[in-house]
Amino acid sequence: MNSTAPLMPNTDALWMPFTANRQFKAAPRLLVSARGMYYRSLDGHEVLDGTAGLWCVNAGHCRAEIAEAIARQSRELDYAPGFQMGHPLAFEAAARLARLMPAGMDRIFFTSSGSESADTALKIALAYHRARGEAQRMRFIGRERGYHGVGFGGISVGGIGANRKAFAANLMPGVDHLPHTHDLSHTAFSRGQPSWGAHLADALERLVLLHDASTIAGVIVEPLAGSGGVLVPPRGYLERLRALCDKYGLLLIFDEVITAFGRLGAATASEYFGVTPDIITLAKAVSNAAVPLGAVAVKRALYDTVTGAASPDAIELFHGYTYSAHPLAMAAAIATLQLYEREQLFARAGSLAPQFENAAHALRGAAHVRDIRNLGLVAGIELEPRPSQPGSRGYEVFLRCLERGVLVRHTGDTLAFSPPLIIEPAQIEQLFGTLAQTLQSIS
Ligand code: PXG
Repeated sequence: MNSTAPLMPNTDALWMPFTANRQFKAAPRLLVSARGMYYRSLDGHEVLDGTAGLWCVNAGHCRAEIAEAIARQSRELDYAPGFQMGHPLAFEAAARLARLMPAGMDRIFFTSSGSESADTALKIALAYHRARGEAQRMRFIGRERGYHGVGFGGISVGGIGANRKAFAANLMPGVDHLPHTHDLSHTAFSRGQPSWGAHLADALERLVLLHDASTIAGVIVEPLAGSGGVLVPPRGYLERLRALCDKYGLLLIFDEVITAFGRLGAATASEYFGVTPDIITLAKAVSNAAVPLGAVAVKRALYDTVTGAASPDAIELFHGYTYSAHPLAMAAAIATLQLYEREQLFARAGSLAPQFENAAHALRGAAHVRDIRNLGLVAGIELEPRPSQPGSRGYEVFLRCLERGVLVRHTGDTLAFSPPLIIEPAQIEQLFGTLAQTLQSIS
């Protein structure tokens, strides 16, 4: 790490994303370097990364193999157009990624972010139905508390009110939402998947009766919801969604932007739960977040249908980004996937999960804690909100944990833990131990 102390920059010009800009700029929190499980802050403190950045640095920070692959590629081929041209790493990265996906889901479209992946998935679903002669299937079903990024497609199927309200007049038409699965009267302090709640998937059947299956293109959900507050799917819930989608000819889209690449101890949540969707959205840990990259994995039959419906020399899907399959992102992805395999990081996450679960649930009974939920290397700890100040307790815990050298994430009053998969057992204890001390110290 850099030992010469950098100076605090002038913060005025930057409009920060999903940030209370004025509050932040009054007391900025800056990170200047990172290695493995740790960040270093501008004021020289080590910070244990309890969140893998934003659920994305699954192999830990500044891994030499990835950094070198990116540097090498930047000298070899910095950029190549992806429309009507290609470069070898794009095909290699797609083939490697396809091998990690559930059987049959071996066609890959590259994007640069989770938001682009969500919008791409929705477009592919529409293109598929059109290619089959069912262009009237235009509706999508999302879910309350769902997060699918910030594009207009993503916020339309998403279910977080604050992300939608300012844009409400311009959301995609023809979207309806399933109920979320969060109900502490039935699920509080569940370890792993709650045993209550599978029946909530049956709401899909009611929406089908309301709108008619012939108007619905697909259903999009996060198999495990992150941003909406760490919501673990009830046992049997995803299976029921799959069965209903099959019954009514709807495409099932799993948004795996945070769940893929080992978070639950398997390559994908689809594999972990044993439920195969038709489309999977990916981003974040696909490149260990070292270069922005997203992807959409599609069942081969969908690709064949869309491509087969166009004449052989025609562009089949009018969609793509300047940076689809960017060479640096491809180099980063290949190095990242190799690293996951070499270090068997998905299996490592799976074997750490029981300790992680125990450490999280040891906070049951701690001050302010009203629920603890977990799966794989994910835990959500929901606090009692302060009367008429929702989110303020969560924010204070985040600040106080940071002062104690641990980065946690808070969405409202729910704290989220999603560390890099290289975390050591003692660091798991440090994460939750720091939270326990912090909870004792605040009102
Ligand atoms: N889908 C899901 C399920 C996500 O979690 C996105 C799409 C959008 O990805 P991009 O790359 O466009 O940001 C996400 C992003 C948090 C947090 O703390 C989660 C995300 C982003 C920022 C914070 O829960 N997920």
